[in-house]
Amino acid sequence: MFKKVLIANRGEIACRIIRACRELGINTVAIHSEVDRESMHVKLADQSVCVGEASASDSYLNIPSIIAAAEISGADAIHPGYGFLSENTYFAEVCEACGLKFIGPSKESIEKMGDKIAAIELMKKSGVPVVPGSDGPISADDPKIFAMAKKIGYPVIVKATAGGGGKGMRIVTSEETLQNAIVMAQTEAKAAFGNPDVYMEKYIEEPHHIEFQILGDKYGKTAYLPERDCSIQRRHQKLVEESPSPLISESLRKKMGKAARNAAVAVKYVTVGTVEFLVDKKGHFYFMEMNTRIQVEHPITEMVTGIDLVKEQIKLAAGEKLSVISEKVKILGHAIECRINAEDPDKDFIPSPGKIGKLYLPGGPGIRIDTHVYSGYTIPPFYDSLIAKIISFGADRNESITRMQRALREVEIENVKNTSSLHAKIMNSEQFRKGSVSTDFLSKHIFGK
Ligand code: MV4
Repeated sequence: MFKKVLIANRGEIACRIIRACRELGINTVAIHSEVDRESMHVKLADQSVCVGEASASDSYLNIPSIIAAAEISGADAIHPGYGFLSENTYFAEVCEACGLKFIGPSKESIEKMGDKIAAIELMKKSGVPVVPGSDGPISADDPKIFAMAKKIGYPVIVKATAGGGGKGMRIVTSEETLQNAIVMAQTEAKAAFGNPDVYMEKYIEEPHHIEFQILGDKYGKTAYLPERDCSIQRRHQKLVEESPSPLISESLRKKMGKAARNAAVAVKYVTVGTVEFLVDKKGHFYFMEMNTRIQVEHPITEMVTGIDLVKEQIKLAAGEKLSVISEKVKILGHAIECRINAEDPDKDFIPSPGKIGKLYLPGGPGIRIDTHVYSGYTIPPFYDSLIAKIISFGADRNESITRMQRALREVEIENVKNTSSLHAKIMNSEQFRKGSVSTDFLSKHIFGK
């Protein structure tokens, strides 16, 4: 097992990782920017190193500084958390070259999943269902695109091969706008990722975003865990996640879980990761992408399975054998996560950084809070706006919702506008309470568009 882990991240996830290390008896090194000296992760870690100025590119993305911090502190592994350098193949490579274990999958696994066309190709070969599409890059001046789109059937969607997060995406409803959409998507993709390649797929209407946690050890053993439903999103940012999904039957769970496990096997996946699917109204499912990191929403899976995913991730990276057997995992109840962001929901979600006055966060039966904020803490404007995750757990979906509603009433964050009122609206909405809301839910039922 590792003796000392450097956490190349900040915020709630850095705190979460430090806690896992503490329970495993591993020493921890926090890194921080100049404005993060008073941050919770710095206080929780055994030691800390300042790696640069406020801007993320000077600090949490500064590879030479981070490697130097690991070397001077004598760390033997680096945990990247999510975001920042977590899916950066170059960083994973540099870590290994410097004799530091990167707590994540191999750089080959990250690389294969970063190129969407290559990933889809590999999934198809491995028996994972994919959306019917162009099977490769397309170009606006190729006359064959019209026959291709017609065969796939409108509406189609044009996506960036380097994509993710909705950038470089265009929905096309008829052939009049196809060429233009391809050019627009290419321009956007080039600006966002430096790679203009796009491909075409059948557009799945009102889909659910369903994802499966996968685990793998370096001896080739893999497992999947029950799904998370992450359909409630705004501009490709998840707001609410729940597990299990009200949409997924036991038999569909098994089918999708096995497909997710096949995806893991195909890239020889080690540690923890996530396979995302689109699911349509008829229960057909399609591979969307694979995330090669621990995710924000991992706690709901921890609550419903009783498995500590961050401890598992560290143990698997250290070379331990996988002890989880998918078929033996029981769904212990129902969990929901609401992401509390320092944003003003009444002003188009503009970020609302600043100093927190009084702070009361909920507790009591079935409530878990993952946060890094405290009374008197100043939220810097330089990083993402997630300030707390409220996770409710109950015997069933109803109890989980009721506990979340009760918890949301207890939230008091003085001086900082936040999204807790929006979550209360979602929890109270009839559509959400009925279960199984698609990715169109927020715009249709909450913002009434
Ligand atoms: C799709 C889709 C419908 N059909 N692909 C959005 C982000 C990117 N990772 C993929 N996305 C989508 N791909 C096909 N073939 C709809 C979306 C999509 C979406 C997916 C999950 C959750 C929220 C979403 C919101 C808008 C569009």
